[in-house]
Amino acid sequence: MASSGEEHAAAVRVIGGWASHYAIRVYVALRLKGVEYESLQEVVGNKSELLLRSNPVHKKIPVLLHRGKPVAESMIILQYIDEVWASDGAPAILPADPYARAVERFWAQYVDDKIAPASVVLRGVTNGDKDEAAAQVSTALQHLEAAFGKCSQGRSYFGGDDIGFLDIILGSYLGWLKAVEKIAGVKILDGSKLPELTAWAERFCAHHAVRDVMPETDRLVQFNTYLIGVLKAKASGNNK
Ligand SMILES: N[C@@H](CCC(=O)N[C@@H](CS)C(=O)NCC(=O)O)C(=O)O
Repeated sequence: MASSGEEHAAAVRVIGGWASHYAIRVYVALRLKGVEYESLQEVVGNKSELLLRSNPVHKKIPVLLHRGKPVAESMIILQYIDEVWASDGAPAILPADPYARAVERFWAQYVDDKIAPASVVLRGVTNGDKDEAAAQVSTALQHLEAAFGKCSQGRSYFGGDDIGFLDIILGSYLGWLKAVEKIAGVKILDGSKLPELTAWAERFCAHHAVRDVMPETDRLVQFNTYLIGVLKAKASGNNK
């Protein structure tokens, strides 16, 4: 819980980081809803007191601070944003139909279970078999290519005519997927194998809520080298 001395802070703040795909989800959701926010950028390897106080359990970004009250975990934050900014013509993030909501949540969890761990192996951030990781990402994206057809029903996004929950969850990885292609020398978004997803990825990155917060590939590649260096230096155990 944010405390005294912060009463003049913006009503909506995000403790995040420009390179964090989890934080990008929150930026995109707020921009989609037209909510102004203050962006607080964490420094890798040096967690702020505000982060440690706001997310004492996981100590991870992103954290949304809404009038000082913290909400952690990107998927929970997206659902919170959708519920709080539900009116005034703001686009809905989750579909109204309970079955469609369940389907998007299923695929969103699948994305985080399969793509996130494999991509950190491909980036060299965690140890693991790179061929296996590349195969895991490829299988996951093939399933998502098929899911796109079912969810979008011929429209532009998983969410229909505008981006929704699953678009944000998967789309937040696109910067890193492009960076992984360079870092690991593998082709991930292959237009000949994943025509629907490749076209969707271009639309998603060009969307007004996305284009200013989707990091450039080369910047992410540089950041990855820096991150690996910080993690190695911290491996001796003084990380908070
Ligand atoms: N499940 C969390 C994952 C958040 C997460 O892993 N954040 C990373 C940055 S991308 C972090 O804060 N890492 C710092 C650490 O692990 O100490 C979410 O969806 O928000």
